[in-house]
Amino acid sequence: MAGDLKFYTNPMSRGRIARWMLEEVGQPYETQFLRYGPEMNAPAYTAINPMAKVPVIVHGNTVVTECAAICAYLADVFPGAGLGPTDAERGKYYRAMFFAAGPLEQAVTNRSMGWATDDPQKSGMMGYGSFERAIDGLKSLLGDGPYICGDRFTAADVYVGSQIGWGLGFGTMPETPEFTGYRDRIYAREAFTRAKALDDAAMAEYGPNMPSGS
Ligand SMILES: N[C@@H](CCC(=O)N[C@@H](CS)C(=O)NCC(=O)O)C(=O)O
Repeated sequence: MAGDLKFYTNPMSRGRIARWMLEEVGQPYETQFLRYGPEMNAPAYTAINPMAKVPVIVHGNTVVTECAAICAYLADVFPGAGLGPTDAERGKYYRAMFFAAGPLEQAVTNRSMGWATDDPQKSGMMGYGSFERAIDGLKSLLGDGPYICGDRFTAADVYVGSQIGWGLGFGTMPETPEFTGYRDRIYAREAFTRAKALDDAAMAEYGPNMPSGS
């Protein structure tokens, strides 16, 4: 039942990652779009996500925030979709998910905000070291492909692939053949096309008015 799975999002947000994962899983879900600003900060919504951010999924009584967690959660609770890792894939899968959600996202965000350091002591304290090291780390995680875990597409490809797709789209990651080839391969999936069409259709009404003062 769609009532068991509710999705809070804005069409111009990381919610597109969660939407793609929902479409991959193929279970019915209900979407509630939220505009940036007052709608996202309304008490009814901050009671669900005190961070006042999207995306969120609510599955029964379980609230899941954080795109990487949403992808991993949906893969776990809907094993029939075959998007979680086998035992042999688990190490690579978690490594890629956590690397992309933490060090990689920080590296890309800090750089696009114009923040960097040449001080080796400071870069040694940062989880990503330097932007260049994070990008090299990402390339090595992709390995020979075609997917993060090897021959099989998993939820890690939804999350890591989205980071790469957004990075290439915004020009915050280098256009290397490894990245563009991988992005093109995973963006060709039917679930991605369906998810994109749904969010593109909602753009005129709900996006992209970004938050003011947050
Ligand atoms: N770490 C969160 C980030 C969520 C996030 O920053 N969402 C943005 C849109 S992409 C948001 O809701 N911004 C509204 C605000 O901060 O006011 C995740 O991965 O889901």
